Amino acid sequence: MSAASSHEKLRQWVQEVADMCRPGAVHWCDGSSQEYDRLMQEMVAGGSATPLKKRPNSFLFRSDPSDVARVEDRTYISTPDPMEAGPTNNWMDPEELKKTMRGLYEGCMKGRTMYVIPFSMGPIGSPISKIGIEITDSPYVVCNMHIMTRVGTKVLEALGADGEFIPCVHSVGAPLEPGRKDVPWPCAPIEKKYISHFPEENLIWSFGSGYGGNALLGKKCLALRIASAMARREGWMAEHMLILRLTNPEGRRYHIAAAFPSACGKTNLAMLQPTVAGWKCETIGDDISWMKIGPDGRLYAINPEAGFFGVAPGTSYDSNPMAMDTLKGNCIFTNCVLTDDGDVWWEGMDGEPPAHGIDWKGRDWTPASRDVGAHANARFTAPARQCPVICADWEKPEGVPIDIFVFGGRRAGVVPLVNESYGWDHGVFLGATASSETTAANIGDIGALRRDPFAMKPFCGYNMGDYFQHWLAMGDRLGRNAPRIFYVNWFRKNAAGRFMWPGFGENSRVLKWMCDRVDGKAKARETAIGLLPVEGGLDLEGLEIAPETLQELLKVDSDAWRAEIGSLEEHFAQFGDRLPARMREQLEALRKRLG
Ligand code: O2Y
Ligand code: MN
Repeated sequence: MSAASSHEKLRQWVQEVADMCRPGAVHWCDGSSQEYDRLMQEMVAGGSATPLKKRPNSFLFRSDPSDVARVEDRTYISTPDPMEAGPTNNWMDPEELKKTMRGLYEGCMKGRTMYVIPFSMGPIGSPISKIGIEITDSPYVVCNMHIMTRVGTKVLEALGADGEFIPCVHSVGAPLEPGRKDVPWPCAPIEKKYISHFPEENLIWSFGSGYGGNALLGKKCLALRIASAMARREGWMAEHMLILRLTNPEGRRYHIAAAFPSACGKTNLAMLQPTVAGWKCETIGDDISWMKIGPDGRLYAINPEAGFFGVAPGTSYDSNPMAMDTLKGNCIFTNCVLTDDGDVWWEGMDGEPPAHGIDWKGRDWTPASRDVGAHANARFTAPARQCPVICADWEKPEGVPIDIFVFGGRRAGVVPLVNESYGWDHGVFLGATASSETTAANIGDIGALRRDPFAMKPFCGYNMGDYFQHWLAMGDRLGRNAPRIFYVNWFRKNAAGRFMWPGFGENSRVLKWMCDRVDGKAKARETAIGLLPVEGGLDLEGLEIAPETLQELLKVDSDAWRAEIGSLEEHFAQFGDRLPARMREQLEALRKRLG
């Protein structure tokens, strides 16, 4: 008898989904390694997974070329009132969307097994964690969820007979007719893909894609879109933030939560190797942070995930040695090159490219090939516990107390290396106006300026104007316990188009300045945009950087900032009367300071 049989509501819901999707079999996942191994063996036998001789217990998958990334255009926040979704989300009426999707779900799992995955976002039993149940017809999703979340019988036990769970339905949308051989990566055409969120019911329905954030529903769908709406209702925070611990030579610890849009080196920063003597960095999470105010009035954070779903291209011993060491075994790779000796490779990996391999589309590939070998959004799925610098407290149920928030984006000009906000409201303004220039790795025109408030544009499950208000309200509650807020830009370029700041481990110098600011040990100069390091304020010992480069990195060009005001006004205008007056006041204050 399944443990689920004691949870009447769960049992009923699973039956309803099975009646609609009509799978050939139903399997309740127990989360065991035997379950993982069996599913992988079946996928190897079926031709969708390739075992890697060079990495123990690791497998390569190739997706359908049409199914390679999150599909923002097909992602919906569905609320009865479109104003609740706001201007940054695609909206559809819940009744209409459900009718359309029910039509698609009808019989969609024919010939397949329907897996029921009980999963916990956050350590089981933590007061900040939440339980979800994902129903899926993809064994690839089951195996990824084994790595990315805590899965199985222990979650059902924690749920008990009447615990609260977030229902998540996923189908690749490709029923298998009797006698037909399956394709390696079943999925539906783009016009049938729907990644739908019903925040007022805490419900997720996903159809048609088997890839990443579209299909591993604990991650972006639950831990950000649904959780952000729950957090607003319940008075906590669900943020698109890495979490790290810095320890100074005296042993004082600082916990930093940092928000960056995709393609800004978030995983690299989470696994930073400090170049400042005596400082240590440990990883708690690389993508998402859930935070609640603790009994002492401080803000405590957990990483709701158990693994890393990182971008492979560009990851190397140069850029992120800790990630490379995390990937030595027990990993899933998607859309990377398969080398002739049974390993994976991607553009930007250390050393020479292989003389020959099989590219992400399954074709012969050599360095002379016209196309890249690995897709730009090729991914690794790796257990967080394998990271050599994972913090001993990364699964602490009560979380870690956050001292510092960092926001950032990728800007070739205007935005200096670092500045600190004048206070909480100004910090919220910095987060609300965060901007990035798009790169080849993300959607949109290359080099276009995109405002991505708090790096949450694709992930906020409700009206972004109300989200700004939630941040202000959290600051009011935290009062003097509120973390300090900083803004960084690692990506400033010189006239020749070269990056001026070396980045990677050297970013520790900027983080050290923040920690020293928290302790009242670092001076800052007041500028129109915020507080910047004074001359000699950054610890640059051992770093060769020309004084004029540093000056440029820390320059506040008032003319360039005045020219940004129009874009800021336009950005704020989209929120209409949902924009908190305190944000408008911050814009006015900036305008005044610029003179
Ligand atoms: O393309 C996908 O489905 C994954 S997107 C992703 C994965 C891990 C961490 N962050 C992101 C993101 O887009 O922010
Ligand atoms: Mn992310």
